Amino acid sequence: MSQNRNYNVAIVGATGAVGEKIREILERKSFPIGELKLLSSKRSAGKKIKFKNEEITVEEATPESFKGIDIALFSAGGSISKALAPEAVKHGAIVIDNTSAFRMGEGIPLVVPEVNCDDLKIHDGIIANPNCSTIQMVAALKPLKEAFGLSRVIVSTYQAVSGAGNDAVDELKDQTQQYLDGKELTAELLPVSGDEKHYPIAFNALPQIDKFQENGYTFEEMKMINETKKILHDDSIQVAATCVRLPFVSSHAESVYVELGKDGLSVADVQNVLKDADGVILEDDPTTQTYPTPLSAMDKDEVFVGRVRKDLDEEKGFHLWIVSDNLIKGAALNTVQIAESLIEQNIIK
Ligand code: L14
Repeated sequence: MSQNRNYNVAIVGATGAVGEKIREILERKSFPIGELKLLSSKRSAGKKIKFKNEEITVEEATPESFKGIDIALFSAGGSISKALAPEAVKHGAIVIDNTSAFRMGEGIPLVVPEVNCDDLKIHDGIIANPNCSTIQMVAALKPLKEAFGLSRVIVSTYQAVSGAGNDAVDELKDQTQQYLDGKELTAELLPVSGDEKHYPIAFNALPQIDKFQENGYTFEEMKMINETKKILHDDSIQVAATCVRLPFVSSHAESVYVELGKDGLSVADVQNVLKDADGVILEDDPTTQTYPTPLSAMDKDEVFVGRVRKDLDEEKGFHLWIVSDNLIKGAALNTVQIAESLIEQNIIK
């Protein structure tokens, strides 16, 4: 990072699943922090959390919390972001928001630094961090688009429970124990906490992540579709998504079908591009059963790609298996990388 000064940082949602990872990553990367403010709802305020050698008391997030803050990292749900992100901006902070509140907003940069860090240059104080499933997919698709062109994407996801928060992980664990004990499974949260019906996630697969939209797609599916076009600056790419929740804790996996812009490409051509791609690791060798899985990608920074195959019927078609930790590159790490890129590009006053 180029600038040689420290920044006052606030984390909103500091005690949540993503907030916890943000703290870990700021510490691990020795991010240039002056003061660190840990903010939360009233419920978690008062908790003491260790950061480096300091003990920090979590405070309730209010509009006044952002006085003197340079960078505010939001990860406490869309309604909190909508209420408090503009307040943080008023106090002169730059906001990096992890919710879907602002992502598709006109003039709001939606950024995966390896893919479109130039989009950070023009902003009104709020930068959006994309959806976890979108981030890992575009990290692998951008280099392919650049090398060969990209006209179509059809993705099915296999998503971890931690995306829905720590309470959802507890629900998975409780239900798993209930199942092993031969008891009835109690479902109170998933697929979506506010929805009418709840289904067990343990030993199950749920084809619903986030709320249904009028067109029959879920919001998670529409996020993948719309955000992919926005990040890749190409509304002409055809994108379809089916998002499914599976009973593991961390890392999303995705089966992705792409149609590239060139005839005659081989599996090796596609693999070679992925091998050199920023933030991407190719783990692909059928002869040694080498491919990434949610467990192998857990707690890692990169996006892992395997199972590269050429479609047997469509000349331009390829199939990929893309796996990454949804709380790390899918959320906390990408947020911190955006902050680093803002500093590097001298965008923070
Ligand atoms: O849009 O339930 O940032 O797994 C990420 C994960 C919303 C829901 C987002 C989940 C979300 C989600």
